[in-house]
Amino acid sequence: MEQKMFCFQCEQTAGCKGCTGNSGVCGKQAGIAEMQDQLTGKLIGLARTIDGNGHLISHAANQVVREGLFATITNVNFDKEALSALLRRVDEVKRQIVPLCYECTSACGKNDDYDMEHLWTAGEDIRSLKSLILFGIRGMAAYAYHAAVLGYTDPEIDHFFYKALFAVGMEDWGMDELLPIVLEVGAVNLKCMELLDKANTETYGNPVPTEVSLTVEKGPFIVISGHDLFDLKQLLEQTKDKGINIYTHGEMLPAHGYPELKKYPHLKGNFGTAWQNQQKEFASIPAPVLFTTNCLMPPKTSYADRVFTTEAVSYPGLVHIGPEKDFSPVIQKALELGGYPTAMQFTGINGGRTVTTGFGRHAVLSVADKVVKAVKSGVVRHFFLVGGCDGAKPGRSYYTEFVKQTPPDSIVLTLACGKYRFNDLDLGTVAGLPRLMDMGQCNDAYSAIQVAVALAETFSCGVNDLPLSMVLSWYEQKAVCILLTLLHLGIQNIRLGPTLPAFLSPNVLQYLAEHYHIAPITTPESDLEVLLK
Ligand code: SF4
Ligand code: SF3
Repeated sequence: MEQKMFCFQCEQTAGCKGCTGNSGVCGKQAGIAEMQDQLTGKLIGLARTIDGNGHLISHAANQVVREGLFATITNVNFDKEALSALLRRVDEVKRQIVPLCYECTSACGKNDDYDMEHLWTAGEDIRSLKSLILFGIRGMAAYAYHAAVLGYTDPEIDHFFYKALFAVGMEDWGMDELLPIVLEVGAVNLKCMELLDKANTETYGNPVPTEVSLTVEKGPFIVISGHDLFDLKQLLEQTKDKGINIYTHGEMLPAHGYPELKKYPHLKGNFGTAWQNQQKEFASIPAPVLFTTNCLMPPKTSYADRVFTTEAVSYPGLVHIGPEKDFSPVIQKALELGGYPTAMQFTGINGGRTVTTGFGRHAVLSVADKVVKAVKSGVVRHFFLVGGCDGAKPGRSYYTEFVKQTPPDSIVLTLACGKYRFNDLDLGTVAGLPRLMDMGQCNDAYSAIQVAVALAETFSCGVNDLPLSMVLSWYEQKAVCILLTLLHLGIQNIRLGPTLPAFLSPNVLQYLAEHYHIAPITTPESDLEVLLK
């Protein structure tokens, strides 16, 4: 196939190598891929302009960097107009910093935009390291964006975006210069997830364990998808006393655990499973769907008039709710469609009628004594963190099987949308604790890290010495920054699937295997046998 685009940033990339034709597997057209490359190249140009001079960084620059990186994450922005607006905004910010550059007749090239072609055609190890940096900061930018929406920012995090972008544009940097920055992405992302955790918990309270119904009650309703809790809060306020129920979808499920969100009686339950099932699940629902972040799939015509976007998400032809957050068009659509005439009982993929969420770090650590006693007495033998993204590959049934086969004296912690593979299973309890605990969204990996660190302190050992195994699934770039955070913390023996990223070159992979013993998943049986040893 003629190469019209190049993108290999997500797990479903064509042939596990790269999307190169007229459009990617995700539905991103070559023209959009090109605009996203231009946008990244311009952000690198902006980082070159700033060149480590912190005093040149403005609020507007930070905003456009966060938004520009976020917009290039898989399944976020498919819209030419929205991307053009971002391209113009980067130019405006740059022009404010170096107005003379735009009039210069003997250009030195120092502040030039970067041609992403150089990255895609670089030697495989350099391309691999730069991809880890770039894809990692794309994921991190989404987290920084959500925190900023709630008024939480950190100059150290914002400044690092420029450093990382600058590194991607450095043509003569090798392994020695790039590898430390790869690990620094992990370190800064830990701070970023901490900031978002602080933003979410200080604004909406500490999550509490909550059972969530999968039944959709009769009458008008709205489904809200994505990670942005602020959007959910605005929607709950605007639908108060209107006879409209709200159902979470995908990564919005953990919202049910937050006291300041669960207090709304019309936040009724959760609809559907993970993102890759949306074209089937949305086809016939008599209700609108609002996407606040990834993962948006190209909507089928059968339901496109019922899909709305906001924030960084955009798709041509869909109504986009702007920053003033007036959700009237969504509310109007819900009233028009009217919902189901009688309650509809839906189930998870294993037939369960409810799921539970809200086991954030406060909830888990509040029973730390119980957990420690159960481990010391041998009642609980092992912890598994089975988390990450979901996706369409059949190999992902591994995660369902893995969880089903975990021994009854083990506890499974989970997070992100990969949990839909098993979160409706009834795993029962051990030592009075639920065997399956949903810690939240992908960014709540911060909670899992805090729990692991606290347990390690209690047992006076390192995190790697705990009876804890991490079995992760990845799809998009948020998983990349989380993985880098775990590596930065020195966590070993991670199992990763369903396939390894196409952007890991054999040498980079070998480095990760040697230093962190990271390995691909195999079968649930053999992985469990090895991990329980
Ligand atoms: Fe292909 Fe993934 Fe890139 Fe989409 S985001 S074009 S599926 S690699
Ligand atoms: Fe899922 Fe898209 Fe990654 Fe936040 S919603 S985890 S895939």
